[in-house]
Amino acid sequence: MPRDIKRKAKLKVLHTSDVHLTTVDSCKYLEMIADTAKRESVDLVLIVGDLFDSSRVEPDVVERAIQTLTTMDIKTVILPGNHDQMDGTSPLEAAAFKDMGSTIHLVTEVEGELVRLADLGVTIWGRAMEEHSPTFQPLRGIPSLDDGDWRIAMAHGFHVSRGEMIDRSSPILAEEIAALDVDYLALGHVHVFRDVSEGNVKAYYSGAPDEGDFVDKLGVSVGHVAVITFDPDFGPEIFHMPLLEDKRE
Ligand SMILES: [Mn+2]
Repeated sequence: MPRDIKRKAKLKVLHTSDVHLTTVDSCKYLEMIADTAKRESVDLVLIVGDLFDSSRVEPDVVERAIQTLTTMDIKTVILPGNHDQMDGTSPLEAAAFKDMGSTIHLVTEVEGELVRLADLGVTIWGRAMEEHSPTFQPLRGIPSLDDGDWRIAMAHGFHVSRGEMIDRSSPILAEEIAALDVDYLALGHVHVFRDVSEGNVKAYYSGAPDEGDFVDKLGVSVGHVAVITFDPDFGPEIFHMPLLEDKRE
């Protein structure tokens, strides 16, 4: 482990993606995510694309989502995905998202932007998606991040293994992941929890929260998120974690 990692403070992150909010009723998943974030006392929530299902969601869904995130009162970084890409029609471009205070940060720069949360000792990089196409490369242009902080990259797109044809929109290449100089790559777009780590770079898809990888005592399927603990002694550790169950129908 590099010597400089010892300077870092502990950090706990909840990573989700592909919530695909459609109706006010579907916001129960975001509420379960918020409850899980509080239960786990995380410092930071990452929403890695497709918070909203389409540009056609009603304003009351956007309002409920913002209310849920604001009430959660935990630092949150939101990356647009292909269902809510920044093409002028995204629910993320609603006026309400421009006035959310300092707790919620929406990545809007299509060439990529750094979000430094100095109080948490973490720097996050992400590129806002403008158009989901083979020419959009979610990891293109990532700069070297300040090594004094934990370094996290966010990317929404399709993982391409070595040797696989690169004919998908928003490709994220295994070779690109291997070349990253970050502690964690938070991925979205694939709806199942998946480890695509390369060497020292931990890289995971959190999966959509409603995919039901867990089953409760009654045999009912339960949604999930990824929770990552960043420890100066152990580095990042990734946990596949069930959501709270109390808001299920
Ligand atoms: Mn997607």
